[in-house]
Amino acid sequence: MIRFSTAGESHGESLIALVSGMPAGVPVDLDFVNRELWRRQQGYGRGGRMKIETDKAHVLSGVRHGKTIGSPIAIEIVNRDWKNWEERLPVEAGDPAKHQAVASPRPGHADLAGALKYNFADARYVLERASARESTARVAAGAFAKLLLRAVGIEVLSHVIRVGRVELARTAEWDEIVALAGKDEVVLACVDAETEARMKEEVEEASRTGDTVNGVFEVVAHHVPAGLGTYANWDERLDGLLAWAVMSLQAVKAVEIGRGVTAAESFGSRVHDPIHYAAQDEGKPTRFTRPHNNAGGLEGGTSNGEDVVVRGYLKPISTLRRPLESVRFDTREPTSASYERSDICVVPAAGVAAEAMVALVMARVVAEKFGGDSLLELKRNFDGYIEQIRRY
Ligand code: EPS
Repeated sequence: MIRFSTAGESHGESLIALVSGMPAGVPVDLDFVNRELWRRQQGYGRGGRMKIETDKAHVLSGVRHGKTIGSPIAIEIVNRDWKNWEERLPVEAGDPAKHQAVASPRPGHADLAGALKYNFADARYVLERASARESTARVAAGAFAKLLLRAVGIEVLSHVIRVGRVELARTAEWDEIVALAGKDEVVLACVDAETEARMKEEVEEASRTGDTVNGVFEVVAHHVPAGLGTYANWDERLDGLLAWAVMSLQAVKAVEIGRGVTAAESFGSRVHDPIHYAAQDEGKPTRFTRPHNNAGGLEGGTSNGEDVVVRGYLKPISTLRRPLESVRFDTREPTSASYERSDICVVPAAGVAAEAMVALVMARVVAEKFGGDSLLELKRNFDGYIEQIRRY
């Protein structure tokens, strides 16, 4: 089973991603992996840290001569900011006087919950791990999942459908999302230029008033065959696995499969996707077609052959330049919440991190269904299944 974990503090020496269970023989394109990391760093409203870092994947194991070898893949992303923190966050005891405490918990962050849980005198160690900096390692791991999915024709990309009060008023076409991902400049990753310009004004207003703003990203997994995930066991429903993965990302407070939110406000006759049968083969694995995809490609926790669509709703970044009320950790005296360098808007970046999480879940269920210690074996099983459902 494909599993991954990450390690590393935001201002430590490096971030680490460990991916195990990948079949052998998957071609590894490090330029692709590094472009995924570059994409995560982009977006109008990103903070000063993004001017320091140029995230690059340094593969330490599991890949030889340009292909995976079936062994655990260890990836290191060096934090260039570490040189500014070596004395403040040493591994050894160091000089406690140089410890940079987070004097008061910031509402919205894990600061207070983490300090209470781990019995920390302040929230520095909480911030270091709870920071969205950790999602850098997830993107590196997700890039490897995308390389496996690429071998079976599945692609995962995202775009932004809301920033603050400004929402994309239409469905995006897959080709528009592909074109967006190929751009060498990312503003707010919206497929509609006029909407993106209004989204940018939302970010500018937040910046002017010392506030923050976020919104909603939409991740689309394209060319997913029917039959991934299952309704048979609660913990194998693909909608649940995807919701868990995306919800686990920093700042995500709600996840939606397809049009889940508006479906809850609508009558069934307006929601469910009618089933038709194409007169002739349209190049998809089956000739079953749907006039729309409100289900987001999942019915009963099982992929139905339509694009899998997952949306993540991001709370505004918690660190505010007009800080909210808090109390000092040391004296409990009322004070303003601490300020740490941060972003104003991160919706495009969070979308890229969510692509990685969706890709890691999809790679896991693909590997579970088609097995295979090698890509050759997995592809043989996958092709056999596609032929089976084509003949269905
Ligand atoms: C981020 C890195 C962090 C923050 C931000 C996003 O770097 P630094 O703390 O050194 O500025 O800029 O993360 C947060 C503020 C947070 O609390 O999540 C990144 O790499 O995405």
